[in-house]
This record gives sequence, structure tokens and C-alpha cells, in this order.
Amino acid sequence: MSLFLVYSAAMLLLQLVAQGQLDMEGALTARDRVGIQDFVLLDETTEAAFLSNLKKRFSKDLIYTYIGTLLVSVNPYKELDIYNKKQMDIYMGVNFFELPPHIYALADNAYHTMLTEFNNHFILISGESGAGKTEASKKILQYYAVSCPSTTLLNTVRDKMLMSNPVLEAFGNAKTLKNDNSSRFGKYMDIQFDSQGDAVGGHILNYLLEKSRVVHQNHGERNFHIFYQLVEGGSDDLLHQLGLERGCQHYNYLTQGQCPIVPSINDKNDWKTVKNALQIISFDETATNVSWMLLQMVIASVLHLGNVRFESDSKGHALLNNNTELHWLLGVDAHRLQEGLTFRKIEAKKDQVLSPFTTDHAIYARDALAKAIYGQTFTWLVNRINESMENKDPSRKTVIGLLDIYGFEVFYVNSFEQFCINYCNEKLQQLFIELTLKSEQEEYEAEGIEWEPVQFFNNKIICDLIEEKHRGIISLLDEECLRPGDATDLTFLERLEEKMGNHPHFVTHKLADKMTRKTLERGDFRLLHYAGEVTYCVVGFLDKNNDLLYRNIKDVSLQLILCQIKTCFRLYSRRRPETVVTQFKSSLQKLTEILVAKEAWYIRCLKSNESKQSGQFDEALIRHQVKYLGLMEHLRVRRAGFAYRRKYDVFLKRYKPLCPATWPHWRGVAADGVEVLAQHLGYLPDEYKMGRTKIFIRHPRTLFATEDAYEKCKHELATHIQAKYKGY
Ligand code: AOV
Ligand code: MG
Repeated sequence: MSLFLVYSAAMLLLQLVAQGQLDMEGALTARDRVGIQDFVLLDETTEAAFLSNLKKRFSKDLIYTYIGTLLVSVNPYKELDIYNKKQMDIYMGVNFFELPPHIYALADNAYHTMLTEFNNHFILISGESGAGKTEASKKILQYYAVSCPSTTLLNTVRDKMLMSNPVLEAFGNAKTLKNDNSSRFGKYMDIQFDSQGDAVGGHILNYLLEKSRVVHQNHGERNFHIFYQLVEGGSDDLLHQLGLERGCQHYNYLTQGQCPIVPSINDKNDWKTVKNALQIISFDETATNVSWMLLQMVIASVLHLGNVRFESDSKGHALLNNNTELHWLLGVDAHRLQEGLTFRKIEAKKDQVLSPFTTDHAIYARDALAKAIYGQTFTWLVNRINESMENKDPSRKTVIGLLDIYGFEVFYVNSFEQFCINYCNEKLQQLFIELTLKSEQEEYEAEGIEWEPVQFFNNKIICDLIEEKHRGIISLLDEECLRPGDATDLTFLERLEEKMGNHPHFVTHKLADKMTRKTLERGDFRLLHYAGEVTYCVVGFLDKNNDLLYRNIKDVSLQLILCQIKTCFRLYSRRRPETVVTQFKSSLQKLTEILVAKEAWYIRCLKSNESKQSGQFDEALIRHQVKYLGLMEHLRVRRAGFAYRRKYDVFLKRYKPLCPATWPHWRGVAADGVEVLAQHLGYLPDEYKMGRTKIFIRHPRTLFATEDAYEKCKHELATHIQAKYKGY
């Protein structure tokens, strides 16, 4: 009887929904007031309508809007009171479309799908620099750490996962012109869950840290936060112990950007946070104490190294100005380091010859050492964090991967670092296209479902231009790096011009005037990326890609602090190491493989304005992002198609209790069972399609009503059984 009531109610709901009488948005007035919460329900799919909806919502502090299950987020540049435990509780276990859009809804939906289907997921967060990716990834991690049920009393792994953020941000983020807390490394984090849904472990993969920042910062930018935190927040005793003076003005490596103080950053407080976080991350006190001391020594050593100065002798050879700084480089024989910084060791047969450096060479050697020390320390830190978050019981686990990388960026001068960062974004856009626009349409074709094809720009052509074997920019760069003799940044540029001159996405100074009417300097080339034009200056490309340390510096650095914290220098191997960009390329290839094996969720972050102001909706800027992120195409594909699809057997297995003919067993082919079920649930003919292997449902609300009916039915069944057996 009660089950019948549930069926009837569900069917009524379904019919109302299908007839459009029951709008998810509620009353029409509310819809006018706050805009539409899912773009799929927008009356027209024009860019103007899209932007107007986004703007309306933004003005009400509604920064989240869906396109089906994709979440669009607009950076509010102010704290909103929507990220607290109460909000988390509201979103826990509730159907996706039942509540206003929220990042917690997406996190929760991924989580519950993972639990019911026992499969792996990933959340791809994209958008340009300053759009809100890192903030989004932190919100998601907090959601899992705080609100998933916990079977253990001690939430140590969760705490460690949460605490990994401030630590890695201190060492891997910095103020840039785009973002006061810009990620200067890529991060992919697996959050591991056991079969009860308890978060039991985590693992981080890090991608290409922008090491050059350690020794050089552009005007208006800073070095990594941790340096400022130490010299501002470290105790007098500690600074004394490390031979440091308070205040960043004393350090060459901290003042090149001429903006050591940033109003939005409190280095002193952040230092405390990092210290506490490291304590939580450690396994045991003594181990951390040792490592924390070493970490501080490394930071201090880099600062001291930056203050090492050279002068020329009468022959133009480099001499150390004074060597007091060197004594602070812990564990190093000052004499050998001095030699390493001013001479190059050349091995001729069995003899070793010392060839003196010019001051330029010496500075180069010094900076190379500082970058290497810092880079290796960062890797070491990630490894330590991984050890501490390791899942002790790896049986039956599923994961949700969170990807937060550096966003697309264009500065006044763009160098090798921007080239790598923008290439990475180009790859992720390609992955998005492959997994959504392209595969969606291919799937309809494979399943024999009718649909309206949607045109979209495929950025594969740009990915190929950069990474194609033997022909792409990366290959040409590597060839120049490995070519003995007279290879320079300019010969690399010449090779590019020779080979790429006719490519529609490549512009050299020779062609620039004709194509874009913007002049290019001789040492520049321009790429027309999916997200816009970027002019790269080739100066430094070869050096940064080679990332070499002179041999005797390597010998010295082996003795150095790093040796004590047991990291080995990759550069120490006899074999010539792979170039930086080639390693990066293969790590991105591996990342793609990791991701495609999982079910995908997307968050597209939009930057609301360039001046980091709250309440400013820069329409032109947002239109540009909506365009290049392919949001309109995504919406059209969603509208032309079906929001939800499931294999027949999976669908039947879940919903068969909703229909007497399929419950408890359906004896025929799964597809037929699904058809019977759909008829019984009152799906209208236009609302669903039967493909070759899957059922396709047009609107999420149809599924949502079915899911509701299922939940009620489960509940009814349980109550019924309890009541029946109560007397026994
Ligand atoms: P990004 O990760 O996308 O840039 P962030 O996540 O660091 O950008 O966001 C930049 C700044 O915008 C933050 O420091 C906050 O001040 C603000 N912000 C972002 N999201 C929110 C939010 N949901 N609520 C309030 N403020 C927010 V980069 O790492 O540079 O690509 O490389
Ligand atoms: Mg970031």
C-alpha cells in the first residue's frame, strides 16, 4: 500500500516536472531575481543570455551556476558565508539539482557516485591565473575532510591532508601580477576512500615548479612565500642561529620585484600556520624537529647564497667579494664552494683543469645552485607529505583526484616558464574537449542516438604545434639544447621560424605585421593559444630547458644540506638528463593517462576582473573566458543532447524496485527491462532515448525524480520489513 503511494507520488512528480509545471527554480519571480541556476534551462543559448544570467547571479553573490553537472564559478574576491559546517551538512547526500548550485554539491555528487558505483573519479579545476582554482580545490578537500563519515576516532590522515595545503602553498606559491597567491607548481592530489566512504589517505603528484623565481622576480612580484615568512616571522633566536637578519630588505633574492610587503598577506601569521601544519603532518616529533630545522637551514642557505657577490680581477676573472656568507651554507666546505663558484672543472684525460669564470658565469653558477637546492627541497617536502598521508590499509579503496594547476597567464614579458604553464593549460583544454565535446558527440553516434552536431574549436592543432614528435616546438628546443657548438636562444628562434613559419598559430617577427598588425621584437615569437595570444621572449629558453649545474658545483652540493635530508641530485647521474620541457611533457602524458581512467567532473573558474576587486563584473573579460573555455559549446552539446546516461544493466540494477515487473528480478535482456521501467515511471517519449548499450535521459530533473522515488522506496521497504519482524 505504502509502496504504491510512493510510486504514485513519484509519477505525479515526474509528470509535473515533464510538463514544466514544477520548475526547479521555484516561482518565476525567484527566477527573475536570482537568474537561472542551470544554464541548460536557459530560454536561449546566446552568449548575451549566458552573460546576463551570470551577471545577475554574481550581483547577488551567487557565484556558482551549473551547465548540467559542470560547475561554473566566478571569483567574488570577497569572503562569502557559504563555506561552513552548516552548509556542508545541507549538501551532504542531497540530490544534485535539489539545492542551489554549490561546490559542495559537486563534491558530494562525485563522492556518492563513487560509493554507489565503486569507481574512481577526478575533478578538473580550470581557469586562468587568479580565477579561483586553488581556493576551489581547498573547499573540496575541506568538504571531504570535514563531512564524510569517519569510522576512526582520530582523524589524523584527514588533518594531514588539510595541513598539506598551507605547507605546499608556502613553498610553492608566490605573489605574481595576476594573483597574490599564485600556484607556481602543478598539483594533482588523490584522496583515497575506503568502502565506508571514510577518507583514509592521500597522495600528491607535483608538476614543474617555477624554480627561476628563487633567483629572479619581475617587477611587482615576489619570491616564494616561505622566504618572507621566515625573515618576518622567525624568532630572534632562530634568525640568529641561521645567521639571518630580520626584514626582507637585506636579501638580494627577495627584493628584485620591489614589493616585499603585500597588503593581503600576513607573513608573520603564515609562518606560524606553516610551523603548526608541519607538526601535524609529521609522524613523530623527533623526525619533524630534525627536518624542520633542515628546512629552515635550506631557506636560509638560499638567502645567504643570493647575497654572495663577485668582483673581477685584472684579468676579468671572478673573485668572491667576501666569503662570510659561505660559512652559513651549512655542511659545506667553504673553500670548495668558493672554488665551485669561481672555477669550472674540466676533465682532460686523467687530468683536471680549473678554468676561471667571469663574474657573469659565477653569478650564473650561484643562481643555478640556489635553484637546484630549492627545487630538490620542494620535491623532498612533497615526498614527506606523501609518506605521512599514506593509507595504511590499501584494501578496497576508491579515489577522487583533484587537479589544481597554474592557470593560463600572459604577462608583459613571457618566458620559458609561461611557455610551460600555457602548454599545460592547452593540454588540459584538449583533455576537456576529448572527454566532453568530442566524446559526447561520438557516443551519440556509437549508440545510434539522433542529435544535432555542435561546432567547436579543437585546440589539438596547438598542442601538436608544441609537442609533436620531431616537428613540434619542444623537439626543436631539445635539438638546440643538445646540439654541440654554437646553439643559442636566437638560433633556436631561427629554427622555429624556418620550420613553423607557415603555421596558423605561430607568428614570427617577420610575419607579425601582416597577420596581427602588432609588431614583434626580433627575439620574440608569438603563439595563438586557445585562450589568447602570447608573445614569448626566447632569451633564457636554452638555459632553463637544460637546467644544468656545473660539475664541481654538483660535487659541492652533494655534501650540502640536501645530502643530509637524503635526496639525491638527478643531475648527478652520469647520463645526460632529459631536458626540463621533455620531462614536463611526459609527466603531463602520464597525468592524462591517470585522468582518463576515471570519471570526470569539471569546475570552470572565471576571473571577474583584473584588479582583484569584489563586486566588479568585467563583462569583456568574462566574455573572453566564456568563449575560450568553450562554455557555450558545452551548453549547446548538453542541450542538444542528454544530460544523463547509464548502461542498461547499471540502471536496471538500481531502479528495479520501482516497478513490480522488474522487481525482484527481470528475466529478460536488460534493455527491455529498462524500457518497461521507463514506461512504468511515466517517462515521456521525448525525455529519454534507448541507445545500443545505454539509456539516455534528457533532463537531470527526470533522473532526480526517479532517484527520489528510489530513496523513498528503499526507506518504505526498510520500515515495512522492520514492522513485519517486530513481533518475532
Ligand atoms: P588560481 O589558483 O586560479 O590562480 P586562487 O584560487 O589562488 O586562483 O584565487 C585567487 C584569489 O581570489 C584568492 O586568493 C582569493 O582572494 C580570491 N578567491 C578565489 N576564489 C574565491 C572564493 N570562492 N571566495 C572568496 N575569494 C576567492 V593561479 O594559482 O595564479 O592559476 O596560478
Ligand atoms: Mg592556484
